[in-house]
Amino acid sequence: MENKRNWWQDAVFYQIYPRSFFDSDGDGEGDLAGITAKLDYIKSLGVDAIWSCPYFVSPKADNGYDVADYRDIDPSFGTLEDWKVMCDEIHKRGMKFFMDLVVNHTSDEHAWFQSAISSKDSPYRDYYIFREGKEDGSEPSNWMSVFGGSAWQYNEPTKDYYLHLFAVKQPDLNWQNPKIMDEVSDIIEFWADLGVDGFRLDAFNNADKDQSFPDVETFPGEKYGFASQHYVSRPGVDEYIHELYKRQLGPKDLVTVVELAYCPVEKAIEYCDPKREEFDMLYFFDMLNFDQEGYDKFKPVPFKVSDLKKTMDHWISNLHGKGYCALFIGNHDQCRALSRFGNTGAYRVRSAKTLANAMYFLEGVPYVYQGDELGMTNTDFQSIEEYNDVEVHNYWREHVVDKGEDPEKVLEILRERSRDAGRSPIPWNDSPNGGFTTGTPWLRLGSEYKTVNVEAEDKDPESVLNFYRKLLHLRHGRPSIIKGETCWLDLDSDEHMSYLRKFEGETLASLNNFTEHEVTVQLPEELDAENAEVLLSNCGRETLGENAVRLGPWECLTAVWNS
Ligand code: TEU
Repeated sequence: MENKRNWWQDAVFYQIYPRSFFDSDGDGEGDLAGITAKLDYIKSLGVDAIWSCPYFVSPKADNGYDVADYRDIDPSFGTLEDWKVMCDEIHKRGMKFFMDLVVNHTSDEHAWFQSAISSKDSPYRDYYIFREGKEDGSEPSNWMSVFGGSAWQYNEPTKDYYLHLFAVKQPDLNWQNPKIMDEVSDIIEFWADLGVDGFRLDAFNNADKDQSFPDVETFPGEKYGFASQHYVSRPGVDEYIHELYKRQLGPKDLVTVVELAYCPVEKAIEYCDPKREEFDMLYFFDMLNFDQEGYDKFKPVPFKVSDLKKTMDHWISNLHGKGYCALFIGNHDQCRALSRFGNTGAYRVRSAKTLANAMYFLEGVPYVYQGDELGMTNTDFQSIEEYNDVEVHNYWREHVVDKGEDPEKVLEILRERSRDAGRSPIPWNDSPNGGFTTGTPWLRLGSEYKTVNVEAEDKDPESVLNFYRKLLHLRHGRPSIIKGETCWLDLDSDEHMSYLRKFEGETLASLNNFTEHEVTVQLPEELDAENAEVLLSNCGRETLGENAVRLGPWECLTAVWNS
């Protein structure tokens, strides 16, 4: 598998949520010049490639995932000139740059859609998916949108409905129309010419829909149903991406990571088979769903570390030798990983390190979501007005306004599980607004910013930030991490997440206690604890002691044996 386009197999990615990263001009929102200003920081982490969430012209109904012009920068983020400077400065530091390609849907303010809704004769009509309502005038099918409510929206001028799997302001493109392929191929070419190195393909395994739009089963008492079986990973997805590969991605060595919502691993293996020339890395979702009831992220179930391990094992053991998944503990679609899986009390710092140590020595490509390297926790929003996310506001409308549920209880669940809980501005220092902006931040900052900030953690050798730096630097150039098979140590344990990675003469052990009490992890006999070299520890440990390794509360370590 060694070839020019495989550089990413040994790489660490950093995910930027640009609106919350750094504001260079005082308007309260992060921007591209802000990213440029902080590139040395990103480089210092041991990062090889940056993926930024969208910053294109957008009404920001879904924070940029609703693109109104694919070839220009939203003025709140800067200009195309700022983008070129940023990309150039990233390359000067030896890093690569990935952009978010959001082409399952556009914004309803995109010129194509504005034309399409105006008349049935519009040349852009077939760029989207319109259908007549049922005989009684209701929606063409009972499909539910990802953000709640119907996936169809009535369009008065043409007296029919358009499909939006996500928000009302995110109409789905009709990939069964070959013109969409031409348009997207041109967009890729435009950015490739400007120097982009790869793409994160947003919701792309939803691109092909069963356009007979059958009704689906609904949840008891609900009007709409989850229709993913009719729009996830259908055959068109392979066809579309292969065509883009032939036209642009392959010849230009552009690398892709695809978001894989609800995709079985068997299909994922096909997606990343180099012979098929489709996707490179897989950003799978099972990791995000195992601590909730079914598909409902707002119905959490208690976190069990055995579920996390089994989820990772399912993907990693099936993909071993065949492909790589993205390794992540959080992203902009989740609450903060530390609040979800770790300990936000006495063991905050220790557990933030343990989460990283447990996840980032697995087989795959690490993606670090901005702020996780500081140990940020969920933001303490005080009222519904403080939230920005369309998903939150739809949920509030449905549950509090329509169904009359207790607003305090709904606020509590939003504080715990909403996407905004993980989207707060990065605190750079302890000055007002954490030095993120000189203006008014677009979203509330986390309450811990006086101590949990880049400047403070930079100076503290024991900080979460400096642990991440050590970890990410360590990851490079070790064949056992890149290629080694994974052997779990007590996969069923609900107390620790521990595994060995073995390749040729090297064995690496990642041991991680997920509890507040002491836990013993038994190493196999063929490894001699006394000969282990401890590479990383969150408790200042230098030796393993005996093969029955006793780990203190939330203790983690990584050790290596070479023969
Ligand atoms: O997400 C696609 C997706 O299916 C989920 O992430 C889903 O939106 C989320 O879990 C709802 O809680 C991508 C982007 O990552 C997300 O930010 C966008 O909202 C979405 O596509 C639409 O573009």
